[in-house]
Amino acid sequence: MIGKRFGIENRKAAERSMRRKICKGSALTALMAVSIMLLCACGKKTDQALVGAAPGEAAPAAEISSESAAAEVTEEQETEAEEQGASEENAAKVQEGKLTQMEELSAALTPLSIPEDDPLRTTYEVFVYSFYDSDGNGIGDLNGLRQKLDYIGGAGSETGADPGSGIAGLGCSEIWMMPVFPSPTYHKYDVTDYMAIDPQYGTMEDFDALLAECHARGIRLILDLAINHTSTEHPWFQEAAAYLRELPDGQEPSFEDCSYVSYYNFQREPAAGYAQLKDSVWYYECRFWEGMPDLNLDQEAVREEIRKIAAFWLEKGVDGFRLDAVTSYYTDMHEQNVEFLRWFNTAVKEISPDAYLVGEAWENQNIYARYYESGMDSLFDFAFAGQDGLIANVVRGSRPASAYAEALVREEELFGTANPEYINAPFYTNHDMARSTGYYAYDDGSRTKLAGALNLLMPGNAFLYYGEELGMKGSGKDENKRAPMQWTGNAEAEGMCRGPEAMDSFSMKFPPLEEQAEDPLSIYNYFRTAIRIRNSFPAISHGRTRILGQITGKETCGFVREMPEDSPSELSYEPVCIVMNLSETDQTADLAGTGYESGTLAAVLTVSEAPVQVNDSSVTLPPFSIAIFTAEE
Ligand SMILES: [Ca+2]
Ligand SMILES: [Ca+2]
Repeated sequence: MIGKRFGIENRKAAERSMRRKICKGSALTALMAVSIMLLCACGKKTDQALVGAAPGEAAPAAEISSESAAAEVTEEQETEAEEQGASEENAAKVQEGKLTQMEELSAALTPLSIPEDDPLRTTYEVFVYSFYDSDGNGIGDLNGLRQKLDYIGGAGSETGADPGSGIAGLGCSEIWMMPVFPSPTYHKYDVTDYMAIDPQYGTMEDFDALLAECHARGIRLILDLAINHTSTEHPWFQEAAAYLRELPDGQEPSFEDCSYVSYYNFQREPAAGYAQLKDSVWYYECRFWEGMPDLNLDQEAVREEIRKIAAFWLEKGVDGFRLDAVTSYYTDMHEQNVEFLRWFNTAVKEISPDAYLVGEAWENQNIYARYYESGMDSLFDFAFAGQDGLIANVVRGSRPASAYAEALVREEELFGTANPEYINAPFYTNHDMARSTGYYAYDDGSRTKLAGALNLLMPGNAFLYYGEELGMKGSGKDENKRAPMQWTGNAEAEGMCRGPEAMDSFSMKFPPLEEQAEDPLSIYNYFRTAIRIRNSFPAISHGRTRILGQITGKETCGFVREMPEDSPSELSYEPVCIVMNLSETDQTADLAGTGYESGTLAAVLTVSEAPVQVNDSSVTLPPFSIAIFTAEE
């Protein structure tokens, strides 16, 4: 209901704004304001006019963007102020206190509490090592992460403020912690004990406290499980290696003497993907690196170990697992991988029916879609992610806007055929990919924002890699992609991590959190708003996409996200209509015939102060902006 008023209120504000300028006696400004009004009224482009705004002068389109600005200063007050010769001062005050259209609409939203057993969330991926350091040794830890839960969370609450910093929380409701088990490497993807916490990160008590505090905030916690391989320092491998080194030449190993030999794939012949076991005639399979011996997942005893590991964490209350490198379980043997995942999914759900599983199958979409046949909840949606993914391509303009919605419809069909219960796991970047801010040369943050929204408006359980909400930088070697979270610009400040040792020294492109939190137009506040929208309209995550062909093309893309017809009645979430301008210029879309021509503009995601304008059935979107409509009540 607020939204629909914008078109009218904006025009009123424009009139007031025009009057104010005329009073100031600037003929040029008045002429500009008139021309803008005419352009706005016709629903045409306003960008030329914007460019024409004098430096230091509030851009006219920005000035008309705020309903509250209009409400705060009534015409009477304005006249009075002008009579007192204080109009400049007053205008400055309005400027200071006013909200952008994005802020104002966002403030009126009501984020819903997500039911405890609902896995469709917004998940924050944390590299603990680089996140927040609680004890001053420069390495992030579990207690540090625990101190920042109000930053990550805030879902369901009005403000979600982080009381420590006064910074409003992001609104995520699930955390994927990258590996936290003991490991010789900084990234900890080669594990030496699956039922313990790496001392660099803290203790099991710290873990229990973290989990309890996550749950107290309605945040689910999922653990990263790398079970394709262990570390060579894992006791299983160490025992197997010691046994084989002692084994007399030509004698076959006895699994009865050393069952751990059967946990890995040892052979006497060298082969691709194998390394020689030091001081022996044996070779072992290690697809990633010689420090990561592949487990023999055909071995029943290994599966039983994995089941016990899962049970250990699930019984503690962990909400699920992110499964590392599932296409490497049986290297590129997809049928076998699906069989293993089917076994693991069943084992996990027997222990904890609400547990959530998401797999990393870094493959093309037709292949990872098949992995849904395993019955597991989610697979990361690589087709949309990374520098060459669909999101980056439409934001860059090398694919038309329509490609975004069309790809959504296509994959919903594809995944749904493999498993009607599938939950998509969209993400834009992760710890293995270059940070997204480097994808667009000369970007002022607009493209970084828009791309983030394209990810966060996808159905399913959407993932956000830490620091992306700040537009952090980092590419090249892996360590650079895992840089310290930029809480402040002072690397020595409390809680700041030093990052991986091999990380290059580089400076960030956008300011740290403490500065961005203050700026309503920051990347951070944009991401917060996108998540708030996601939390306020569960149809975004739970629904399916229906393209509005008449407003979908090269520059714009429009679709309805609505609950599927066969969805259970308790999930009768209100559908939303999403209209996107993925181009660098203003675009107008006519909603006539969509069912939303009399709808309510419920939320916007804009990259500047320029507002979305509604005029009868048409909507004019500034560059790179998104409008979300609900149907008329
Ligand atoms: Ca520490
Ligand atoms: Ca393997």
